[in-house]
Amino acid sequence: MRVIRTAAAQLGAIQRADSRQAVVARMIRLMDEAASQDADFIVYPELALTTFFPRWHHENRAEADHWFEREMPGEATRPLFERAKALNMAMSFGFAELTPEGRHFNTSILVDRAGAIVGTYRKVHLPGHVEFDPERTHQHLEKRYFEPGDLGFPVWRFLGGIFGMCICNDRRWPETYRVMGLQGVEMVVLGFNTPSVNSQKGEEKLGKRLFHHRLSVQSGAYQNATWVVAVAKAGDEDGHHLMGGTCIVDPDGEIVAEIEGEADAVVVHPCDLDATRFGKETIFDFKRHRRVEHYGRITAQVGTELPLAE
Ligand code: ING
Repeated sequence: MRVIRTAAAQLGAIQRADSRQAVVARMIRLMDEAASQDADFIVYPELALTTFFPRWHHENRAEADHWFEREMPGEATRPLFERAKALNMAMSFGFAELTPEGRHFNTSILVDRAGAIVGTYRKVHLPGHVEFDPERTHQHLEKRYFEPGDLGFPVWRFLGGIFGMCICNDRRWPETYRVMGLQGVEMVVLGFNTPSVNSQKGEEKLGKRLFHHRLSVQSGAYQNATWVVAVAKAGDEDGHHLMGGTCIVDPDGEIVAEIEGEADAVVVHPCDLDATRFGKETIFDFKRHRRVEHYGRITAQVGTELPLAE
């Protein structure tokens, strides 16, 4: 048994006017609650420090730079790192990263129990668009403000297991989990900020969005025999609603813990990393079963290539 008591720490809405300090105080309250349930590891959402700012269009992209972190930890986040270290708790959270070279990424980190950043991931699959789109009911300008991640899908030896990260839209792409699965990943942690309304398909209901979310994380977990921890930022941000759906999925693809509602909340589950062994050694023993000679299209092509017309 290699049990990691894992806390999924959902954040409710963060308004455009909310300070990082106020958000960090909320995150610390959730961390204290997780500690009261003996959590070893706490996972927070994507862009956990700010509102989901890619909904706002800035003609001059530099005007959005104030949403980004130039250092990590920085002044506003140091109290969170200090609290985690004092509680001997590892953590993961997402934020907008502005590098010294001036590059912009949607990033998440793994922080060990001593408060050291041991892993960094940069979101690969950026949804949305670059220019203001008047056809949409709301903007989703991740392609405007972020570069695609340049680190791939690494995994790290961490807390006695093998851990990986992805972010939000990444969870919809099977390649995300499989690249980590091929590195033996035992727990994938991800945050998400998912609008409740499809900006291009107004009639799509929230139930369908939650169905697609669960389908994505459950299949990723099952097909790679890994735990998946998916944590929402949820609620109404300046009139724009983000859905909930925070959940912990076991290596069999079953949701074993979830959070109802859209407020700040934490759920802790004892995740036994050894529960990944059966799947990895039988049905998803990649070495025994995969036939890579037939998979060439997956990396040779970007888009679809249709068969010749009849
Ligand atoms: N948000 C959404 C997500 O992938 C989205 C964007 C929603 C794309 C629904 C497709 C369908 O959950 C982020 N931040 O990626």
